[in-house]
Amino acid sequence: MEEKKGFFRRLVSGLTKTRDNIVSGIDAIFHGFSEIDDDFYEEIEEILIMGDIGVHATENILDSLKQKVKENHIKKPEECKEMLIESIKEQMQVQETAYRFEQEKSVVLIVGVNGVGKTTSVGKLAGKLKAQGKKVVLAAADTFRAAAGEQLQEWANRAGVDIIGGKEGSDPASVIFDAVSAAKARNADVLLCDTAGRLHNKKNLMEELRKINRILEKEYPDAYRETLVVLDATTGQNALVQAKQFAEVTDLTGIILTKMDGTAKGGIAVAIQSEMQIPVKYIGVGESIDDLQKFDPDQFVNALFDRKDEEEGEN
Ligand SMILES: Nc1nc2c(ncn2[C@@H]2O[C@H](COP(=O)(O)OP(=O)(O)OP(=O)(O)O)[C@@H](O)[C@H]2O)c(=O)[nH]1
Ligand SMILES: [Mg+2]
Repeated sequence: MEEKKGFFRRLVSGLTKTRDNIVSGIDAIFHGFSEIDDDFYEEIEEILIMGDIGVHATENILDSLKQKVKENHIKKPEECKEMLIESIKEQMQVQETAYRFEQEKSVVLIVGVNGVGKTTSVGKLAGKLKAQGKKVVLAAADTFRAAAGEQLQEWANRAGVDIIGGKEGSDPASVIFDAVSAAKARNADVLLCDTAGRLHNKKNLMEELRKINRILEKEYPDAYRETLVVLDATTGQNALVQAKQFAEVTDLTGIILTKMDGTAKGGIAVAIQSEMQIPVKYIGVGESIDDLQKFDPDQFVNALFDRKDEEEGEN
């Protein structure tokens, strides 16, 4: 009987293309250079930027690396690989409080442009919370796209949780209103709200989010608020642009980075946190219900460099 691959192994295999994109180049530099000089640093810089790690994070990583090399009196390029790995990890620290919403009565708003994986992530998150024994209610506030409600209904069935929806074309804010009433009446632990990725235009989309936020503030003031923007890792630097646009209309508290499986642009996980100062809280590595996990920077970098993770357990 074949045992299901652990999440770490799936992450390692999912990051194959990103690894080919970043790590093989870095290894070549470590072996190709005989001393640590400006050319050596420039080559590393180029690889990190080409690997979607972003200018901001790359600068920080190089500064930190140079300092470590100096402090430790390192002379040989191959000796500073561990230091580079450490410097990358430093860019992505998730605070202890990142998952407070799981412990409190909370409302989680999921936002993002169309097709990034919002509905799928709501479904997967519902499954995880339900497995922890939480009472979960879903709000199907994407009333714009035909069949969006049915898609979320399927996830609700899969996860075994309640769902509140509205008719196609109905007001998303009124679905949120109804869902809040249901969450209160049913004493839900977590209300998870799926939203539309596309309305008639971007202005409408942002206006709708403001309206939803007003309803939540007014009707559910005692619930702990979490707003997660879903970003598709395969879009690389574009994901960063999207995050910035959503940050203008709503207080983002975290990022869900999807489609990390099979993309060469996984380095974006580092870029986004460094640039936005918003933590990646979950990553998606596939389409099934257990393919969403909490983001662990150490685990991520270990998987990227294909090193053994200290704790290969699920998280
Ligand atoms: N490979 C892979 N596919 C994913 C992942 N997350 C979501 N998808 C797929 O991406 C596609 C779009 O996902 P949805 O959840 O419908 O995206 P959405 O953001 O809700 O889209 P709209 O409702 O149209 O705005 C689906 O085919 C999902 O199965 C992931 O982590 N990995
Ligand atoms: Mg959707």
